[in-house]
Amino acid sequence: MKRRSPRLLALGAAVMLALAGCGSISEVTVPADFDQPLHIPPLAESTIDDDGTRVFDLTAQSGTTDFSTGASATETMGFNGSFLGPTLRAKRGEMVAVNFSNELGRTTSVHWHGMHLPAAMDGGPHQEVEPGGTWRPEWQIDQPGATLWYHPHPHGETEDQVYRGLAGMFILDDEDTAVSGLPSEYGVDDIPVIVQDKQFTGDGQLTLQNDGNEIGLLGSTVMVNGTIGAHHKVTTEKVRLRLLNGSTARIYNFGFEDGRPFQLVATDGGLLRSPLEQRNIQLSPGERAEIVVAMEPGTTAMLRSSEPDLGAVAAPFAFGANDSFDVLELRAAGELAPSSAVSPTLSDFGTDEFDASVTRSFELEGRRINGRTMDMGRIDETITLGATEVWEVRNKNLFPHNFHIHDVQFQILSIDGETPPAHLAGRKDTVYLSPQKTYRLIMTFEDYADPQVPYMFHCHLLLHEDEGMMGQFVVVEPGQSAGAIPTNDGGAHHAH
Ligand SMILES: [Cu+2]
Repeated sequence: MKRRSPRLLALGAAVMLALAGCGSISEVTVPADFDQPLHIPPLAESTIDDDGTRVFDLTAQSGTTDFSTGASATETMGFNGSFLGPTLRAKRGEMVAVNFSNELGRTTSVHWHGMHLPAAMDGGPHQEVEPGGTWRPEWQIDQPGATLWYHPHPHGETEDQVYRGLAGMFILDDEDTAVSGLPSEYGVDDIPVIVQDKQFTGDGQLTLQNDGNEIGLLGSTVMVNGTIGAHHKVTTEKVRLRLLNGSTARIYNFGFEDGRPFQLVATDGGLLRSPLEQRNIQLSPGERAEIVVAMEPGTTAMLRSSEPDLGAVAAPFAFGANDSFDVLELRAAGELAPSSAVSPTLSDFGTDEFDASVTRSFELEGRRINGRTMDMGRIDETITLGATEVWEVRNKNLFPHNFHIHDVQFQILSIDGETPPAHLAGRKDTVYLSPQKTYRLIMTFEDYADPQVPYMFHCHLLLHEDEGMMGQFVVVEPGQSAGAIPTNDGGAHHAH
């Protein structure tokens, strides 16, 4: 078991101050020149079954990767390769299936982060795949176009597997994305930007040694799609960046070095109602944003992460609040092909608070949610199919958490009683939780009742998640109650 002891469950300010004094937090260092071409994860090939199902093949495997650090080959993990995975892509309404094989030599799973789908297809800790095993989830894409992603979600081992490279994008298209006017040529003007921080040992291996940082590893090396010091050659007047924070703990505040504005067009669950002019967008682990940036011929623009606003944390520098560093350089060609204007109206959606029939409270503290740590055999919440609910989520600590809910996209009604800023008004499945603040989230559980198989809600700081900061909910038909989870299920991961 890689699971660490819940050593700081009752963390107080005194411990925080001791941590603040240790001075062992490393800063991010970047190359002098961003001379490495950005790696673009390939689009996953797929076949169409007789019944019209789009079928992908994914194999989780181990390997070595040359990150051009000058050190020896780095041991990594990836899907269909040694590091990260291909970009899956499907349209709303399509049936999809994934033939998944686990060649890792250790138990894993594949979770479709942000996807609305039956719990048995969700790829959480109840759908673990043993070494040498296979799994074939299938479901219908039934949600707006969006930038989703996939990654392992095995009980207590998610941080290590995602960190070593098991992550990829899953792009959904729909009618709105088709008429949005957004740049949409994958790898040319529509670019996946998977941002991760890593810590290398002297001999070039990845380490999760975090010097006791309460939130997990903050690495001194930042990579995009696995490329350190990356640039992308821009050949069009506008470029769309699909930003994904694929890190275990670091919170980024993305913007451009020259302060240029960009259009924020989508958050986790899909397009905003209309483009929003922004100069920065902050993403905690698991969150996504799509931005469109304009370039002039022959110029460069450096995507940076500047000091994130973490709220009233006890030790800002210890959690990366003082870190700023370059991430990805855009280099425009001398002549740029014209780009369409982005549509002033992108999407329409809304959930009315008057529709909500249930309010639930979730208090995050230490590694516990509502005083409990994850128990594979316990259903924490039972939700009636079709219900619109308000979840009040509070971070009771003086350090960062965030909150991710499987199956649904939510909207943020308020933060400490105030209307959320416009960049947080779209569809979300993961939200940063500032210390001591309460976030009221609204969502509807439209489909897929299953009293036996739970979905997860959890902190997406992966160390916290692995240390038990997670709970389970089932969606049931009206009048139904939660079924007992088969007892062998809860302990299955201990068997190997
Ligand atoms: Cu947390």
